[in-house]
Amino acid sequence: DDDGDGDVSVVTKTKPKTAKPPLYKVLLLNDDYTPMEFVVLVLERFFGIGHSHAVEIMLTVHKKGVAVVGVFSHEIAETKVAQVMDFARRHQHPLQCTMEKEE
Ligand code: NFA
Repeated sequence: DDDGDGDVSVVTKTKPKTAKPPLYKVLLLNDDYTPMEFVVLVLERFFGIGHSHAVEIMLTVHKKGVAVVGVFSHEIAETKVAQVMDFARRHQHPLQCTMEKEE
């Protein structure tokens, strides 16, 4: 501090860094029965993905077996998974949606 003796100090403190909450990948899994159009609708409705990109992601799941459709906080990821699983169940499609912690 400046106590008049000529030297002026500046007080600095390092902020104790709060750990950032983990993020979770939401995954869509392929199956043999869910219609392609239904998967595209899911991506549009629950993930806000535009039609052309939704078609691309759906085809990636269809060909590779799985794809990440978004990365969210734990609470948001859980909500997305529950919404997709409920929507698929109500339409009697076997579509599976899961989440996993991001490394
Ligand atoms: N494999 C499904 C079909 O041929 C389409 C599908 C894509 C299902 C992506 C699930 C996920 N009808």
